[in-house]
Amino acid sequence: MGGITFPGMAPESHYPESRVLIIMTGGTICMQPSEDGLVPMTGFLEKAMAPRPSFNDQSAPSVKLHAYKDGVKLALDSLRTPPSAYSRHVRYGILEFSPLLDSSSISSTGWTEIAMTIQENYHYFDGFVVLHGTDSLAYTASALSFMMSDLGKPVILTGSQASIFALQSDAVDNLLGSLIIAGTFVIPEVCLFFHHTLFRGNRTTKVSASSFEAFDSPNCAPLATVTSLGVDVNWGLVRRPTKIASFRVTPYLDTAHVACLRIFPGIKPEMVDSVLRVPNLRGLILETFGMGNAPGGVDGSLTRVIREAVQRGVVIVNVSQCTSGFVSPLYAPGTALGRAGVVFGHDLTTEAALTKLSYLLALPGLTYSEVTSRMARSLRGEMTEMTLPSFSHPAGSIDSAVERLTTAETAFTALGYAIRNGELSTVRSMLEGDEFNHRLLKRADYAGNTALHLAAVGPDPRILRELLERGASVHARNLADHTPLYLAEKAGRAECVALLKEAGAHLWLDYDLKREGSRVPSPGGSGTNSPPGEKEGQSGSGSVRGRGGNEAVVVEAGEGDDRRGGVATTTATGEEEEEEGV
Ligand code: ASN
Repeated sequence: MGGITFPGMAPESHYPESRVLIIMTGGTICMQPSEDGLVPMTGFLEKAMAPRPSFNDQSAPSVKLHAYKDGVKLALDSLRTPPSAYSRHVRYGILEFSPLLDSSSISSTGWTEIAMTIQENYHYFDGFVVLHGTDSLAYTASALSFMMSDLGKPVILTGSQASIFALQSDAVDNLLGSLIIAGTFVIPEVCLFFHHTLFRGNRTTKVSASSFEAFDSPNCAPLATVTSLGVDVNWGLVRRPTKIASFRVTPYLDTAHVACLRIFPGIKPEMVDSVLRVPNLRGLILETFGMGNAPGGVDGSLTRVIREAVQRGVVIVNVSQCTSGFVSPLYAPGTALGRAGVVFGHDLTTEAALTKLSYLLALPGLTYSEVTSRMARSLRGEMTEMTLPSFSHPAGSIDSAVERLTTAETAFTALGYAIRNGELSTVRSMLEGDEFNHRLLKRADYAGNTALHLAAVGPDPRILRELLERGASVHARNLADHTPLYLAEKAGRAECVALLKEAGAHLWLDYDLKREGSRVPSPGGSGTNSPPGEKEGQSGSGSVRGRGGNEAVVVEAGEGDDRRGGVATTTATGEEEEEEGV
C-alpha cells in the first residue's frame, strides 16, 4: 500500500517474524478533537503507526496479511517493527471495527464481535492486541477471559489515557509493549497491558481517570513487567492449559439479566427489593462493605428481601467495595448474607463478578446450584481460591536423575534424555511439583526446543500427552521458528500429530511449510540463511505464493482447509465441568 511506504527501505533482515493481529475497537488512543469533543478516527495504521520508526522498519511494504471478518477473507496491509531485544520482528495488520467506539458504549455485542474475530483469525496469528478505550477496558478484559476457553495464545488489551496524536501520550509505550509481548511470549491468557505492566485481564480495575498509571490488579501480582532490559515475565503466575482441548469461544454473555448494586449507609431494603424484582432479573452483584457486610444485622429486613430473592432463583454474589482484600463470613452481617444464600465472591473485582455471572447464566442448561458453585471457584484465574496448590519441591518424590541436579539447565537436559528414551515414569516424576514443572516446561535447549518439541518426535506419545496435560504450550517455536506440530509432521509421527492437533496445535502454511530453508542466524551471525520464499511450499488444499523481498504474500485457504478446524464455538452444556483453579 503506497501510503505507508518510505524511501530508503531497510535491508532485508533474517530475524524471524511473529504475526500479531491488532483489533481496533476505538478509545482515546485513536481519538482526535472534533466540534463534539474527542472522537475516534479511522486509518490508525497509516496515520499513527506507519510514520513512527518503532512501529515500521520500512521493509517489504507490500506484504499482506490474511485475516477474516464475519466470514469474509481480507488481505490486510501490514507493517513490521524493527527487531526487538528478543531478535524478532513483529509483523502486524489492523482490523478496524465500524463504528469505532468510545468504550463507555461497549456492550456484550461488542465483546462477542471481538471474541469471534479472534476465533476467526486464531490460526493465522501468534497473538492478538485489542485496542480499546480505558473506561470499560477492565470489563471487556474480564468478559473475554470467560468467553474464551482453552486459549493457547496471548490476547492483550490496551489503550491509552491520551491520544497517540497528542505530544505527551502513553499510547506508543502501551501499544509497542503489547505488540512485543504478544509477538514474543506464549502467555495464553487474556491480559491487559498498561504503563509497562502486564496484568491478568480479569483481575484489573481502572483506578485513575487521568493518570498514565490507570489500572491496577490489587489482588494478583502482574504477569510481566517491562524494564529497560526487556520483559520480565512472572512465569510462576501465568496460567497454562492443562486439558487436551482446542480453543473455543462462548459467543454470548447474558448481561441483560444481571445488575450491580452498591450498598451505602442508610440504604433502604425497599430499594434493594425493587432492584431484585426487576422483571426477569437472574443475577445481582452486591457491592458490600469491607469483608462482605451489609446493614441490617442478622434478622434485618434487608437480609429478608435478599433471602426471598434467592428463593425466587436470583443468584446474588457478594463482592467488596474495597479494592483489595476479600469477602468472607467473618462478621455477623456477612454470615447472615451467606445464610440467606448469597455467594461469597472472595476477591473478585466487580468487573469480573459481573461478566462471570453473565457468562455462566448464558451457558445453556446450568442449574441454579451449578451456577453458584462455579461462581465460587476460579475458572480463569479471576479469584484466589482458598486452597492454593502448595509448592512441593521435587526432592523426595523424584528419581535419582533429578536428585543430582544443581541447575535448571541440567534438569532440562535430564528431562530431554528421559523424553528421548521414552521413559514416561521418569518424565512424570521429574515434573512433580507445580513450580518446578512449570519452569521445566518453559525451558528450551540450545536450538530453542522445548520439552514438547522433543516429545513431538520422541518414541512415546504418552509422554507428549503427559506434557500437554501439564500445560506445555503447543504454540512455542524453536529457533528455526518451528512448532512441535511441524516437527511431528516432518518426522511422520501420525499419533503425535493427531494429539497435538487435538490440543489446539495447527500448521502455518506459509510459515512452517514455506520457510524450510530459512534459519535464524546464530548469535555470532553465522547462521545459514536461505532467502525466504526461495522454495515452493504447498500443503493440503492451501496454496502459498512467494514470500520475501518486496513480493506480496497471498495464502489461499481452499475449501476444507482444516487450519480453522480446531476452533469451535461452545454450545455444549456444562463445558466448564473440568475447569481448574489457578
Ligand atoms: N472515553 C475513553 C474511552 O474509554 C477513555 C480512554 O480511552 N482513555 O473510550
